Amino acid sequence: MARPKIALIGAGQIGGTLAHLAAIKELGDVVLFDIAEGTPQGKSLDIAQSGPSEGFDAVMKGTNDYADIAGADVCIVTAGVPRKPGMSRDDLLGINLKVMKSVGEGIKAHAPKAFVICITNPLDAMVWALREFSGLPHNMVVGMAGVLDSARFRHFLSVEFNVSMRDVTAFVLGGHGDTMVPLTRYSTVAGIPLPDLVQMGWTTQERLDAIVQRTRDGGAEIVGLLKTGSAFYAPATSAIEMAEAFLKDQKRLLPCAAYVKGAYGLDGMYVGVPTIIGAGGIERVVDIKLNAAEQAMMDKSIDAVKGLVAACKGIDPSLA
Ligand code: A3D
Repeated sequence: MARPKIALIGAGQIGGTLAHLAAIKELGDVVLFDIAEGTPQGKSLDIAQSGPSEGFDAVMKGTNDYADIAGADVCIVTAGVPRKPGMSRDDLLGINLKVMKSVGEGIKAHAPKAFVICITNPLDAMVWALREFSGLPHNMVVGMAGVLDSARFRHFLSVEFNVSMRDVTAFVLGGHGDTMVPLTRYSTVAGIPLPDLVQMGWTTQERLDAIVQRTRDGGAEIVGLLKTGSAFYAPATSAIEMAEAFLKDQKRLLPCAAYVKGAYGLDGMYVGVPTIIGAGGIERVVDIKLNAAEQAMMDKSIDAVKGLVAACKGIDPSLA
């Protein structure tokens, strides 16, 4: 059987890391696309030359021509610009919306059967716009944010409790922005929910609240440290987890920015919810019960995403 084909649209910090991870994990042959001449070619050659030492079999190709992504099984989109210190994700909307238009048209023309994972910010609005421009089925276009936000939460919790990150599960829902919704009730250490761990004296409510806030600010903390761009190792790893769930039909339950119609009382919009990812793309949106406080946080987050989508429609009338 031929190897799967993975197209990475955007060969910047995240794109390059995605290419390296996909090769090391032997998920398939990789095409790295970018408008910058030389960047995808140089990164592909560099990664290919890590193959003999790492011992992977994957063909790496760098290109500036959309025709090379033809027939891709997975497309991961990072094309656009990242944040600089002092910028919010929403400040990127105008410039990255134009990028989503060209990327969506490229995918529509050359890889209409692909499972498409969008990473470009502001995430929830960009994945919506990318779906509109590409015209692909909603279940095949998804945004990566919840896996990363949950991973950040899990990391901070594992340090707080001094337990393995593997035993910490966490849920972060809602939009990928300041209004994201870390759900402490559904986050556990090996099945013990966080509120119980507070009662058991493993931490205090104040410390837990601070960890929740640090999770919400997780991206900005790294932007502030790097000064020249945003996080890329963990974002790439998170998207690879989603791509692998699709390619291997793993039926993973992962929080993603998925198209929600019906669940959570929504009438068709992209927002972070728990999903099942398998060979059918987003196979199910998991409609978990939220209490009043959680629902209020979710509603605020949904409103923020709706505001961004409305702004996209204002900029590009073809989306209205
Ligand atoms: P960067 O290293 O700047 O790479 C972006 C690449 O996109 C560059 O190589 C550009 O040349 C390329 N590009 C620009 N316009 C186009 C175009 N029209 N077609 C193809 N390629 C183009 O950024 P990065 O890799 O650090 O980040 C990429 C995106 O991911 C940014 O929008 C970030 O804000 C976003 N991001 C999202 C998360 C989430 O959790 C959702 C986390 C981190 C970064």
